[in-house]
Parts: sequence; structure tokens; C-alpha cells
Amino acid sequence: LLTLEQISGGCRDEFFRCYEELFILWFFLQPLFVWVIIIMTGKLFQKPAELVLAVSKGRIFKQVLPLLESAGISILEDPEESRKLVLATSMESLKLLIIRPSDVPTFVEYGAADLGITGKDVLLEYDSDDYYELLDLGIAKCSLMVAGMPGTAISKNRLKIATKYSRVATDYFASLGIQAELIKLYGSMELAPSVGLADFIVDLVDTGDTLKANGLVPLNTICEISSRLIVNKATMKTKNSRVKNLIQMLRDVKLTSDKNG
Ligand code: PRT
Ligand code: MG
Repeated sequence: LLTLEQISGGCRDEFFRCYEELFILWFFLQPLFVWVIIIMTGKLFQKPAELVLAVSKGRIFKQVLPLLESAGISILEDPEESRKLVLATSMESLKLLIIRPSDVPTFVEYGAADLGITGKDVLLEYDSDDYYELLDLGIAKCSLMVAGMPGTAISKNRLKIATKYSRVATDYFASLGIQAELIKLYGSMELAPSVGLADFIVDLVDTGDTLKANGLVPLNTICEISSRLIVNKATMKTKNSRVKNLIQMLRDVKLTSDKNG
């Protein structure tokens, strides 16, 4: 039979064996805990990933500025004064690239910019959709239209169309079953019908004043245009929370301005 002393001695031995095992475990795991703490503290003080937003210069930029301001993002340099094409903003790690509207999808698709703002007309004409179109900003609105001389009707004959939107125009006339010869111009489209270069033009129309001043009338609307926010596909994965946060800020501003009419 075991005495009481033998039993308590056995328990003591068991306790010390456990204690010893725990100590050995702690001894080996300690460096791991230290690393976990170092990594977590590093993450806590880490600067957020840099976001690059490419914005079309010209009329879109003028309308994007108040939108960003309403979202609490201001440009740190006067864009009118500065000749810089990269502008810092008040939002940590957000910078703007000021580029031509037609270059915005290229910058975004190749990842030179994480996000971009440009007209839907540019996106329709751009021969790739290797980006996400996430938000209609409802700015720089206009219509993509067919226009011509007064009294002319769009017939089924082969037509000469002057435009810088060859892709959209080809698809549009094809959808009407009309064979169109596209004459690519980069500006002053409104001249083409009056000098006999083309039967019709396909161009953006806002107030209609430019058409009127050049003796043209609007005929068919191809589609309504506004500026869109596009995002690089890889950015959407790697900087997801930052992108979502920025989109939400812009969406809120848009909702408020829609409500206020
Ligand atoms: O530098 P680049 O030549 O590539 O660009 P851009 O000079 O075309 O840039 P900018 O600053 O003109 O901006 C172009 C973008 O603004 C377009 O891609 C559209 O998304 C948007 N937008 C909105 C317009 C218009 N409205 C607009 N009315 N872009 C151009 N126009 C022109 C139109 O081409 C026509 O000549 O304005 C004239 C018609 O205006 P109304 O009011 O007379 O009808
Ligand atoms: Mg222009």
C-alpha cells in the first residue's frame, strides 16, 4: 500500500515534469512570439499602399476637382499654376497624374495608374476592356451624336462619316445596316459636311451651339456620355480596401449632389 507521503511525492514529481515541459516549450516558442509582435506593430504603423489616380486634363479635370474637394481631398499644389503632371493630394498616399483623356485607359490597363477618370466616349473607343469600370461620376455629360446639314436624312446608301470615334461609328452604322466609310479626324469635325469631306459627322454634343454655329443639325443620338472611374484589375486585388474606401467617398459625394439636384 502507498503511504500518503509517497502519493504527494508522486504528484510533486508530475507537477515538476509538466513545468519543465512548459518551460522547454516556452524557451523554443519565445522567438516566434517576439517576431509576431514585431510584425504586428510594423503593420500598425505602416503607411497605406500608394494609390495613383489618372485624371483627364481639360474639362473633366475642372469638374473632378470640386468632386474630390467635396470628398475631403484637396490638391496640394495649384493645378493652374503648376506645370507638374504628378500632383500630391491631402489624402495620404494618393497622387494624381494629369494626362490626356484618351491616354487614361492605357495608363490604368498597364498599371501605371491604379485608377483613372475619363469620358465614356474614350472608353467606348478604346480597344480593350482590361480594367474595371466601377462608377459613373455623372460629370462632363454630353451626347455622342450623328449630325449633318439641315434637310439631309440618314439613308441606306454608302455614307461618308467624319469622326474621331471610328469604332463607335462603325458599330452604330453597322447596327443600322448601313455601310459607312469612316474619315478619321482629330478635331474640327463640324467643318466636314460643309466642305464636302463627309455626309455626316459623329461627335460629342453638349449645348448644340458648336453644331449650330457651323450650320449643322443634330440627327441621331448614339449614346449618352459621362465620366467614369476605372480601376486596374490587379489593384482591385492588392489594394482592395483602399480602392473601396475611395470609391465609397466618391459615391457618397455623388449621392449627395444627386439629392441636391
Ligand atoms: O487632349 P485631347 O484632344 O485628347 O482631349 P480633349 O481636348 O478632347 O479634352 P476635353 O478637355 O475637351 O475633354 C474631353 C472629354 O470631355 C470628352 O472625352 C467627353 O467625355 C467630355 N465632354 C463633355 C466633352 C464635351 N462635353 C463637349 N462638348 N468633350 C468635348 N466636347 C466638345 C465637342 O467635341 C464639340 O466640339 O464640345 C463641342 C460641342 O459642345 P457644344 O456645347 O457646343 O454642343
Ligand atoms: Mg477638345
